[in-house]
Amino acid sequence: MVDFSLKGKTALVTGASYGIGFALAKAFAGAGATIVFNDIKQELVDKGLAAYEEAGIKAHGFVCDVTNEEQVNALVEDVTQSIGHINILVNNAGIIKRIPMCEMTAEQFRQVIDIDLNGPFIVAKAVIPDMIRQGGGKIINICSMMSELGRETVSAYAAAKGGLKMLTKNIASEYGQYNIQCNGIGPGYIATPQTAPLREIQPDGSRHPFDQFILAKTPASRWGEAEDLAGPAVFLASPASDFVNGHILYVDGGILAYIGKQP
Ligand code: NAP
Ligand code: GCO
Repeated sequence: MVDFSLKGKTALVTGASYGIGFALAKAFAGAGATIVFNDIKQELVDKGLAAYEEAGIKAHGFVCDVTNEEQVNALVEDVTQSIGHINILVNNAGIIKRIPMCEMTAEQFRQVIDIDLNGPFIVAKAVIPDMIRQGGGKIINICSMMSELGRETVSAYAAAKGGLKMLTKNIASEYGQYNIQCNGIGPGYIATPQTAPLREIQPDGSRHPFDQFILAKTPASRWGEAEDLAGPAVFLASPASDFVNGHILYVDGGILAYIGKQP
C-alpha cells in the first residue's frame, strides 16, 4: 500500500497565512499533519489563524522573518519544545520585484535574494540538525518557472529561484545520507496575490496582456490554482517519495513543454 499519509508529522510552512503556502498547509492537514506557519506581521498571522480555523484546522502561527537567523532559530526551538519535532519543511515564503534590471537598485536586488534564497537556506539549516536526530525528514523548496526561464523585469527573482533549485539539489546531495529528502516544486503561473498585477482587467474591460500571454503559453489554457499544487506537495512530504531526492517537480500545466499557441 503506497503511503501518502502525514499522520503524526509536524509541518512548518513558511509564509503560509494565505496564497500557495496556505493551500499546501491545508492539504497537509488533510493528510494528518500538524501545521505550523509563520509570517512577518502579527496581523497576518492572526488572519491566517482565523482562515485555518474556518477550514477546521488548528494551526500554530508565529511571527518570524525568514531572513532573520535569530528569529528562525528561536521559532524552530519553540516549535520543537512546545509542539513537536519538525518533520516537514516547506520553504514557501517569497517576494518578487518586477523592475527592469538596469533600473533596479542593488538594495532591491539584495532584498529579493535575501528572502527568496537566503531565507530558505537559513530555515533549512535550522531544521536539518533535528531531522538528522529524528532519523530523517522532508524539505520542499518552492521554486518557479524562473528556476528555468528568464523574462523581462524579474532578474533578481530568477537569480534567486535558479539558486534555490541548486540549493535544493545540494541539500539532497549533502543530507540524503541521513534519510532527508529535499525536493522542489516549480509552480507555473498561479492565481494568488503575488500575480494579481499580471491579471488585472484593463480599463476597456479586456484581459491583461500578460494574462492572455500566459493562457497562450499554457497547454491547459488556464492559470493554475494554489490547490493544483496540493497533491504534488503531499506526495513529496509523504513516505511515498522516500526515494525521490533533488528533484524539481514542475506543476505548470505544461508551460515548460510547450512552444506556445500560434497567435
Ligand atoms: P504571496 O501571495 O505573495 O505570499 C507570499 C507569502 O510569503 C506571504 O504570506 C508573505 O507575507 C510571506 N513572506 C514574504 N516575505 C517574508 C519573510 N521575509 N518572512 C516570512 N514570510 C514572508 O505569494 P504566493 O503566490 O503564495 O507564492 C508563494 C511562493 O510561491 C513564493 O516563494 C513564490 O515565489 C512562489 N511561486 C509563486 C508562483 C505564482 O504564480 N503565484 C509561481 C511560482 C512560484 P506578507 O504578506 O507579510 O508579506
Ligand atoms: C512573473 C510571475 C512569475 C510567477 C512564478 C512563475 O512576474 O513572471 O510572478 O514569476 O510568480 O514564479 O513560476
